[in-house]
Amino acid sequence: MLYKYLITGGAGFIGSTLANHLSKENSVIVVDDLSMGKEENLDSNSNLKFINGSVTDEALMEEVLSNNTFDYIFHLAAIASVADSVERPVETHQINFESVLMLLELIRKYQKDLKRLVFSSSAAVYGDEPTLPKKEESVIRPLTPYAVDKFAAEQYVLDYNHLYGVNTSAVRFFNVYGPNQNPESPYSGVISILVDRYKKIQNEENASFMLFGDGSQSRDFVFIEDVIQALLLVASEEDALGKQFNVGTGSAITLNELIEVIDEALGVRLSVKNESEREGDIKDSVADISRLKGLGYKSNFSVQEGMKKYLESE
Ligand code: UD2
Repeated sequence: MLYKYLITGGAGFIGSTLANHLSKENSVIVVDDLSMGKEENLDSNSNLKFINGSVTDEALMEEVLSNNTFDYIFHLAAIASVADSVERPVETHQINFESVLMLLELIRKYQKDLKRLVFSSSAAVYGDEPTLPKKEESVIRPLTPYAVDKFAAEQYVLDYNHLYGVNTSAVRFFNVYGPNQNPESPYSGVISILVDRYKKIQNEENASFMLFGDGSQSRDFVFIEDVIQALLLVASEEDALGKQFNVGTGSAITLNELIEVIDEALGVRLSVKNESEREGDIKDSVADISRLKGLGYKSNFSVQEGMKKYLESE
């Protein structure tokens, strides 16, 4: 066994991919309340222990942190839907913000030898600030409870490094996609929804895709394997201490172009229904990834390459 890891939200899309990868050689504990994640995302592997519980459960978190000595902690648990945060700001605040502060205090108390806490923040912190690409030092304009909580939590996480010497870093995810992303919520990642519709069409079921807006909005879609590379680098590099990093590819594609890419890859024509633009939708988003590249990161998957690998795995 090399190291001991705690991954909160470890049964979700990003967390389970990370947990499965790390548990090949390390010991991993996953805490997840299965609100979005699924236990079957996790490999059955004796190095991997799953705890069904919420990061807001202080007694549970105290038990986990006082009874184990972790080398690394990835805090990925969150309500990932921006729309949910607008509808239920108090509840999402408990999960997206308060759990982070509680975790930081428990780490300060029980995890003196922690090599790194990596917190998952979001491109949402930039809001609709039009200057592109978004740099870590760009203007921050969090527009929703989700974005405010992510930004505040990220700042606390980095302040715990400056104030108390806790080894922390944060990542700002752009639009992550890949196998095991749950397409069931209307606010699931658009690529998971698209792949679900294409699969239905291939099975000769009736399916169409609701396109919000005219499809000219663009996103920096980053494949899960690049995201895992980024998380491991941010956790291990000394230079990442006390800093936040954009995680993207550095290029964006419009939704119309994305649909063309998949149509072509599968030789299928998606039936698209145009709907009005989603409230609060951002027009364009693309990451400046120079800071992450400074740690040795290289984006290995353009959206064409990532989609090819994703579709082949389905
Ligand atoms: C992403 C994050 C979100 C937050 C936000 C910050 C995901 C899943 N969500 O939201 O958590 O960090 O960035 O800016 O990564 N769309 C359709 N039809 C659908 C679903 C989506 O047209 O059925 C459109 C949607 O209106 C948007 C684009 O596709 O213009 C991408 O939507 P998304 O939900 O995948 O991601 P985004 O960028 O809104």
